[in-house]
Amino acid sequence: MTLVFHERVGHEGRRPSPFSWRIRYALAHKGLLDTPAVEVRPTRFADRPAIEALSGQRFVPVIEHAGRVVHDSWAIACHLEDAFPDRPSLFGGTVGRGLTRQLNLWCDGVLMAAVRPILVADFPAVLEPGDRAYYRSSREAMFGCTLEHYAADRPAHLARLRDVVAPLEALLAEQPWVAGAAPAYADHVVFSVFQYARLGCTAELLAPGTALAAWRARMIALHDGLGDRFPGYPTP
Ligand SMILES: N[C@@H](CCC(=O)N[C@@H](CS)C(=O)NCC(=O)O)C(=O)O
Repeated sequence: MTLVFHERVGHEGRRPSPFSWRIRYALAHKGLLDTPAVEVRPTRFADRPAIEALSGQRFVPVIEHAGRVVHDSWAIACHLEDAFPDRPSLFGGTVGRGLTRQLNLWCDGVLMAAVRPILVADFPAVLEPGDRAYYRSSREAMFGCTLEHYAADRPAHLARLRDVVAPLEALLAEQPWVAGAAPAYADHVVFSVFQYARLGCTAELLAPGTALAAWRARMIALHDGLGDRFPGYPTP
């Protein structure tokens, strides 16, 4: 039974969505990505009516599997864990699932809020030209100012990010993966936010020599270099 994965696509095949990246890694972790079991359907912001008709809401990722349509990356990860219990676990049990949920909420609230102002003014360049006006107007309505105003003072945002990620830096100085001895969904979620910035702006978030930079390189290399499979930030 094919699993259909609807994910955001950007300019010239770029994959700009952090929420889709974490599901791509989860599918790879389960050994499903690049198999006939999964069909990937790239989706533009302009495809919103089709996503709404399918799932009753406008956000991707969305999956169709086993007669169900599941949206929200956390719900999708839980579906994958429950639907493929014999494949490598994303959470490592119920305690791991609970702790990963907490980390997921922290990433989407605190980490994302620290990263977003660093990348948001650069970000339209990774989207399909026809999606850029929607992205700008919807985000400017959300922020109550222009993207450029929101993103002003990048050095201050980078300094704040260093404080926010200090516990992750300490963790990864002690153990190789966020989840411990081996990567799991906790790593996929954290990585997805750094990948969003890595592919979505000109700034380098992580200083060379840090434990986080070394971990991010290990994450990129997983699954035959999955993190480098799609084009990076467009060079002028
Ligand atoms: N809580 C959702 C968030 C997904 C999300 O924010 N997706 C964005 C970025 S790709 C989106 O589809 N936005 C549609 C829009 O802004 O119209 C998840 O974890 O999947």
